[in-house]
Amino acid sequence: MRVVTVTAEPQALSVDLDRTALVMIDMQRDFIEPGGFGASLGNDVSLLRAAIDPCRQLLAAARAAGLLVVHTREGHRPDLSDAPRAKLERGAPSLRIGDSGPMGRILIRGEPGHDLIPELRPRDGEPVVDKPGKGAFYATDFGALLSGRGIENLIVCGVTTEVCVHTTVREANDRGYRCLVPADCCASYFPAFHHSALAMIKAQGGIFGWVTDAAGVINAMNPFTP
Ligand code: TIU
Repeated sequence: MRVVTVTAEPQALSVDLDRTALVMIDMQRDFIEPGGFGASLGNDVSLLRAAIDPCRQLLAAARAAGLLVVHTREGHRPDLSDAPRAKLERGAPSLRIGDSGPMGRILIRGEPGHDLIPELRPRDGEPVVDKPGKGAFYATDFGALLSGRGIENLIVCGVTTEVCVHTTVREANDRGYRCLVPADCCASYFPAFHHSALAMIKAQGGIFGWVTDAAGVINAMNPFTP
């Protein structure tokens, strides 16, 4: 047992680091760099870059403390067989899922845009979960991977706060995980949604989880990061 107490809202949370995983949600070129899925939807993708450095620092500390680190990627098979028509036909993007763009086919596994950004590249041995939906549990082995390692607590980072981070936190909360969300390690194309999403997590006594920041987690892990 390596129990630490993380400063958080609505109250501090004590977690056993041996039962805690760091989850990096969809820090992919398709969302963060120009020419990908996020840009095709008309978003200013530069807004997401604010999360990169806090994520990098938290990732380094989590690795030093020996936490399980899991990365996720949203995307689909090249034949689109795992992409619902309702998702493919939605809206009026400049490029649809599966269309060819400057980083390859939009949101397709194996294409350059689907890759994680170089700043947050996984290390050998860190699981990467490919997910067809917004939540990390839907149609993946994420839950099995966590329960197999005895994980009870998740530190959830990534993009975007109100879409894939929120969906994953809601899924995890219903499955009994305690979720800590470091605010500066998440970002949205809509700053107001970022703030509202975090407010929703910590309202009502922490209805979905706890909100902290990178420094809060890094400081708590300090005794275990030589
Ligand atoms: N990863 C994730 O959040 N997927 C999205 O589609 N997010 C948007 O905000 N569009």
